Amino acid sequence: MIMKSSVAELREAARLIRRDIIDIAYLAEGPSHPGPALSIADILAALYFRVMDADPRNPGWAERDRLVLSKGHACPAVYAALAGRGYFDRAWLTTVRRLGSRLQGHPDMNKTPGIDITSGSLGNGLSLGLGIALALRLLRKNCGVFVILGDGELQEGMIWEAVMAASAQKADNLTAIVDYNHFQSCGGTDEIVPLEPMRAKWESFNWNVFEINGHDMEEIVSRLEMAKRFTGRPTVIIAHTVKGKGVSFMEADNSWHQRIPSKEQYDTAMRELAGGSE
Ligand SMILES: Cc1ncc(C[n+]2csc(CCOP(=O)(O)OP(=O)(O)O)c2C)c(N)n1
Repeated sequence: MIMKSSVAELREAARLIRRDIIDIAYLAEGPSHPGPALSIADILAALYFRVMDADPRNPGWAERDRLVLSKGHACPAVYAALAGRGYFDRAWLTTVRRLGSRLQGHPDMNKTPGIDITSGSLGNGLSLGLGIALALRLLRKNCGVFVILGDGELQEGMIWEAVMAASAQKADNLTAIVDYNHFQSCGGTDEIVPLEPMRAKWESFNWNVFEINGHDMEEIVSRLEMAKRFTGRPTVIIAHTVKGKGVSFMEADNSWHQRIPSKEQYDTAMRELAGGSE
């Protein structure tokens, strides 16, 4: 079942995801990852509230599109999207990272309805996504597989094995999305291992490449929908993003990679993310 939200509705869904990310960061047992989660809030809103075929009342529905959150530490954003779509009770969001919670610090497919694959160990997601995509093709299922990768994560060698194998297999039901926010946990990707020329790297492996502003909802939706329809080759969407997007003091400040906000910081963030009616 596809939810046909308008671009305005998707912007609102992204705002609510961001508010939940801040709530989770404030309430979680130990520091969660608000910066990496805010970076992908718009992309996730577009996927869960428009692009992906899914049924929250039947998370294991065989015909659904699949999501692999390869940068698994950003899961507060996915938990917020899943709660927003009705996969589970919103009250669960107050339990993230707690012992025994169904919402762990990294996604666990055996604990959380709607999580298609366990992740958190960086570098594995594209291979997992490719395996799922090829299995779906063998089963003659017309389902898409979306894999969200961190830019720092691209330093993992296994990613490039999957990039090579996916084009060899003409896995056109696979879409990779690179969250190109120019940070990893210990600093800037441009200083640690520069990724440019990013576009040329993927093109040289024979992928179809789209490049977008990862916070422009119209661009996000249009390219995700084009990727889903694209045939003959896998698609990568290079999404230019800002780590911490939406909260002024978190934007491009990598100290928010993993950190708990103070009460004052929490209040400021929630004020900034308040909608017109709040
Ligand atoms: C194999 C592996 N090594 C190290 C880590 C620890 N770790 C968690 S997040 C992170 C940085 C990820 O950077 P990036 O992919 O750019 O994502 P961002 O959070 O910046 O969006 C690291 C090294 C991990 N989760 N897995």
